[in-house]
Amino acid sequence: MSKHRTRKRAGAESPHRCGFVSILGRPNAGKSTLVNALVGQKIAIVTDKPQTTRTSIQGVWTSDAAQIVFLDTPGIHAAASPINRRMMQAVAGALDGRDLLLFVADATREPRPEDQLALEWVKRSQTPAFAVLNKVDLLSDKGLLLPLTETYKGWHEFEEFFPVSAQTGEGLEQLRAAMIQRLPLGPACFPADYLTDQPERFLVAETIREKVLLVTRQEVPHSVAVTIEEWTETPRLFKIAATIHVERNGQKPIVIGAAGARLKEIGTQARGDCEKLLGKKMFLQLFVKVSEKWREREEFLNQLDWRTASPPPAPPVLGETMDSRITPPALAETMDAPTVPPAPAESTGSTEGGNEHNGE
Ligand SMILES: Nc1nc2c(ncn2[C@@H]2O[C@H](COP(=O)(O)OP(=O)(O)OP(=O)(O)O)[C@@H](O)[C@H]2O)c(=O)[nH]1
Ligand SMILES: [Mg+2]
Repeated sequence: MSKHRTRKRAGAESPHRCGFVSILGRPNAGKSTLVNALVGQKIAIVTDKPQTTRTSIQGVWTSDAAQIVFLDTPGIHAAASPINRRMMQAVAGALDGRDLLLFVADATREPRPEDQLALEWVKRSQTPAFAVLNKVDLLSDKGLLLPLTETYKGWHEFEEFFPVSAQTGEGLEQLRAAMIQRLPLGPACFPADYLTDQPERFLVAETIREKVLLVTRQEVPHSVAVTIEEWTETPRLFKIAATIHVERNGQKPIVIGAAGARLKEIGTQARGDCEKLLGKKMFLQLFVKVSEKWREREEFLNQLDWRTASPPPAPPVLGETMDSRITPPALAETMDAPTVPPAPAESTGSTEGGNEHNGE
């Protein structure tokens, strides 16, 4: 995967730097927002719910002078269940062989034991770390940064402190410049257009999960998982079917909404983002299913991460004729037109736009 390149410019020999930077901190501090802002593209989903990120996600930023390989990680928290243990294993894996760590804290909150717990991981790794005090756009009084900085200075010997807003971009260029100075000299590790290690399937599943969390705004976030059931690419569109897993029967109506309205909204929003991501139109079918205790089932959890998932099933042997069967003209041309759900499914819809929603 890694392809080494030596960058030489006519006339001047600019010292190229390349290195690995992991981003960690307590849940909801803004780590994924920060990695998206630093990479310049959305590679990690963002919600206002803690524990949104469930695995480590690589994002690469490249310029003529440097390449920074970022790793976003799940928010650090006490891990009791199998899924939480995996999340913390992802954090542990992100500390190996790093040149620099970004410890992200929410500048609008008093430092708490949760931040201290997260800091323990930084200490143990013995890797140089910057403290990134995020969300300063929300501070009416920047003087509040001083006591915050003093507290963190007392807790750990950080190399430098950076007040930033991952949301507005404030302070990010200073942070980037300081990071580059800390990276080792050397050629880029990845081609200039390389962005992330996540396969498109995973990005689509994550986008759907983000929309479920944003649209439902209720007590379902930790209970939701998304799996891709069908993935077909034709010259004109992607046909994708996905299942939204919840843990209890009572959570299905929260996701589906009255007459399928909420699921339709989830599908419409997800399709909008995914079409930009994939650069093609998309026919998206969504199903909602109760998968009891999925967070405790190792083989289910394996399927959620591309690094542990078994390979997707081989495409059906229908060959070329498949395309015309799955994209009837009416479907391909009518954006957001409600389609008749196949009987006797409990709930609704699809988009290519249409979302097809089915409760099983
Ligand atoms: N106002 C403001 N909000 C921010 C900023 N950065 C992140 N947020 C918000 O904070 C919430 C959490 O952001 P995430 O990026 O998902 O946080 P995270 O640290 O990745 O969270 P986990 O994945 O759960 O650990 C979201 O609602 C973001 O929009 C910022 O600089 N300013
Ligand atoms: Mg995150």
